[in-house]
Amino acid sequence: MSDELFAGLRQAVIDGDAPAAAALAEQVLADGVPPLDAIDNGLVPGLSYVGEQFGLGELFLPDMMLAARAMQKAMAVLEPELAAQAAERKVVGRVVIGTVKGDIHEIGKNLVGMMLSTSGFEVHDLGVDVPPDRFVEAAKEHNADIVGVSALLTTTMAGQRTVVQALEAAGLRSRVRVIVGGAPASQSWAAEIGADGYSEDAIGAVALARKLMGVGLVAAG
Ligand code: B1M
Repeated sequence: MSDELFAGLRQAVIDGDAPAAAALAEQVLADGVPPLDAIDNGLVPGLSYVGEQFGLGELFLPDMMLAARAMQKAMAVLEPELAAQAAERKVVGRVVIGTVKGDIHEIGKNLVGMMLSTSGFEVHDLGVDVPPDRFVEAAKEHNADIVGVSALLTTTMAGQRTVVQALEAAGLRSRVRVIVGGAPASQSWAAEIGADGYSEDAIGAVALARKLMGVGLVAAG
């Protein structure tokens, strides 16, 4: 049953069919399927396929925009259920997160923020196209333990280094950890720019953030 739902979600994203994606997400909740499974096995594979086809010149920018919109509509349905799981956890750390300046990709960053929040972090999401100074201000304002910086483009990933440098210049680096992620980032990139860690996905970002806070893994169930 879940497999059919996942296939339907994948196809709805590929077709850029937001109403179908939202309706299937409702079905996910009604059937008691874990929202994260639907995201990982249905929505993300659909968007990855569209991205691949865009890269090959088989699909175009409007297709990618429609696919992203369909994914976001479905995520909006699933998000309250994910958030509800967070409600009773005590705060393990404060995170400021955003996508670097010049970059408007937000779906992965939103997922990371949502998962951190579900796992007991207080998350302050600055959105997309965030200048380095804004990360610094927000880190001060919220007394952040961790600043998370997302970048999806090879042309914007240098912005992650700029954020590390801006935190250094503001004298915050000794008490604020920096984690980076997004398709062009890697462990070696994180080391090169002086970040404290890299994760390739949202689950890994939670494990990394917990490790940096000196707490263990979330117990199953
Ligand atoms: Co864009 N785009 N896009 N795009 N887009 C990519 C990234 C691309 C790989 C597509 C391709 O060519 N195959 C390509 C980048 C190529 C490159 O630089 N090497 C690309 C391009 C070229 C562009 C434009 C330049 C296209 C144009 O205008 N000609 C343009 C740039 C706009 C800009 O930012 N200035 C553009 C625009 C767009 C849309 C607006 C249409 C849309 C974004 C809509 C939105 O976010 N609201 C879009 C989309 C949807 C994509 C693809 C298809 C999907 C991205 C996505 O949301 N994935 C993408 C192709 C692809 O990735 N396969 C592509 C799903 C999401 C769950 O995964 O974002 O990887 P992801 O996040 C993961 C991990 O990376 C990680 O965890 C997340 C969850 O598992 N992660 C972190 C992410 N951030 C993290 C932070 C962390 C830790 C982990 O710690 C802080």
